[in-house]
Amino acid sequence: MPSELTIRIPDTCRVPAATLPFLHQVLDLYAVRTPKLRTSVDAVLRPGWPHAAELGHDHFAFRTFGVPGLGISSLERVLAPLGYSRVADDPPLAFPGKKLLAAWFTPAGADARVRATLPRVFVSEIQVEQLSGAAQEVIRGATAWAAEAAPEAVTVQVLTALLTGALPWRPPTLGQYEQLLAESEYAAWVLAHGYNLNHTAVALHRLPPTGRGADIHDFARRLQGAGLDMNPEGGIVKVSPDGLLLQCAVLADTLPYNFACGRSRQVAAAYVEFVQRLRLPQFASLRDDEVREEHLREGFEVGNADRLYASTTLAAAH
Ligand code: OOG
Ligand code: NI
Repeated sequence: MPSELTIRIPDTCRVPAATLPFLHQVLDLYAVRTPKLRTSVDAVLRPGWPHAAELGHDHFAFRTFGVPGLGISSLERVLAPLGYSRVADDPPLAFPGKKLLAAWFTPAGADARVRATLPRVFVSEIQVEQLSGAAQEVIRGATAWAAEAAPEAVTVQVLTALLTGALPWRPPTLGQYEQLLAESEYAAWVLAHGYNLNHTAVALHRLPPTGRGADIHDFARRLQGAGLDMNPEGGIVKVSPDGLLLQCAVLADTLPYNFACGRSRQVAAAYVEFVQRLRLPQFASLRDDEVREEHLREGFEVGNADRLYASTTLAAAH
């Protein structure tokens, strides 16, 4: 559903001129290749609620290879001129079992109303040097150009990949994809999909009722009722230890993929997530109509994220 999910900022707010066109282009490419976006949005909309176009995006998520020139820093170089800065989580988000590191970005300098409208950007990277020699060889074959190119040239390639959906490396063979899949579904996903959006997360706290948002358990029931397979890891709704960040996701679409060797097979593609951020205890006394996004639980949670990664792993195993 290209352009149907629109990100709009208040008229009086300023962001760099390229920020909204960039976010829309990424979202449009994702919508075209994620049939479950339409199915899930249709499953949760109710009469009297905002049109699909007004659903808010809590965050966009990307996956990368942690190799010189690429990785989280490659998104950082694209996002900085768009007004996004990296948030220093202490400790940094790490997933040793999956050999992943993650970071997130927010339009930090912008008006609070802009931050309450634009998606955060969550980016992870796989620590390639911890994979087997055979997996590293496949990944180095795809990414060695980036280690040798000037940083500006790499940024152009990454930006082009983000804006077109093309891979910034030669399309993989089925053998290369399966080699990575056997060891890390995440690595296989990145090889096949590059800088395509991994998921958007619909912000339930930006929906009515004001100050509370839509209930994630109700959403999860509706999604299941519509026949969508949900990520079951650690429970359908993943809850942070403070109880204030609730997330659930439908399993990724599986789509036919044409490999460079001429063969084709179904692979896990993108997924859709739903997030509800609850009010921080220090703002408990605010009236519901006074509650803004800045009064809600911020950031991400390593335990929730660890389980959300399975939204492609379980789809790949289907
Ligand atoms: C990211 C999983 C983590 C979150 O919101 O914590 C995540 C991924 O699947 O690439 O989306
Ligand atoms: Ni997410």
